[in-house]
Amino acid sequence: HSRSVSPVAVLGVPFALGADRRGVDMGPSAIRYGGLSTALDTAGIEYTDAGDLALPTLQSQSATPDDSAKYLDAIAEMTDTLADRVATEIADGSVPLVLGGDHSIAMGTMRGAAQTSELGVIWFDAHGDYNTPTTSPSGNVHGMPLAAAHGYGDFAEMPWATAPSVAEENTVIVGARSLDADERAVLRESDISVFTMADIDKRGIEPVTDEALDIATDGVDDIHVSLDLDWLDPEDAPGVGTPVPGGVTYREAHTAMERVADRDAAESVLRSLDVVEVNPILDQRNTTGERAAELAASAFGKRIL
Ligand code: EXY
Ligand code: MN
Ligand code: MN
Ligand code: MN
Repeated sequence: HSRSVSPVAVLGVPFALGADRRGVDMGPSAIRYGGLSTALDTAGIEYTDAGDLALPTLQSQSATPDDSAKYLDAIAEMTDTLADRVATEIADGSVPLVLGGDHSIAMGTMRGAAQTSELGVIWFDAHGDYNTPTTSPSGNVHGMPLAAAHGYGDFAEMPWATAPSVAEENTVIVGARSLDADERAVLRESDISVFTMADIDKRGIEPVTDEALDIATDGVDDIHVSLDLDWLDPEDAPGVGTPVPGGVTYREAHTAMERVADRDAAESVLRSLDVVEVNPILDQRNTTGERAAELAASAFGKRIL
């Protein structure tokens, strides 16, 4: 099995500046407290926990309300630090499991993971995360990381934010149900594949995930998987900052992660995973932290029997 040769390296990124909202910086603690080590141990997954990155906090920063991309300097610093760590772990033969933190951290994970060779991406999210400073309605950078990776729009001028070997053709968004008008127009024009909740409703989560894996891995060595907990229905994952009704169930999310693990067991495709947007302040008794821990272990091959 591929995991026996590629141990998992757990890396916490206690970062909230991309969401401009406190609490999501406690996500790494919530996911660990939610049983991550037990879930990985039970699954027989070899791992080390490298602890949390030291990063700027929301308390130490200031933003003006009309900023088009809030805290961008601090986000650039986080992205550099995280990209270096992720690249080092991959060079050492590990698969980084990056615990967020808001979704802006994926800019760092993808930049680090894409350094070795071309990388496909699967983005499990209620949102497209394809805004730019020009199109964003909020100025919150957690709504922009996928556009940043592609160097789209304003991000063409921000090489620190990009992952040059991630192609649109190998990028797949799964479960979208909340796109801003400009974001929607850009995605429709792009070569990115978008499976909406309607596709999942009609076809089922298993065929949709399998097709997403086919597209993301087509002609490239490996993929990055980004799991935003707001992909799940807020009934199942209430501890997120931007909940959108009508999401996948916990069971469907599980199935999707198991399809990722199955493909990885067969073809060794998983280069990195991030699990983001868990906000324990908004949660109900750490339900979302527990779900995140279980889903992460499932992506690495946790099995009941
Ligand atoms: N599209 C909205 C914005 O850009 O402000 C909301 C983005 C939320 C992003 C999150 C967590 O996936
Ligand atoms: Mn997101
Ligand atoms: Mn989201
Ligand atoms: Mn591989």
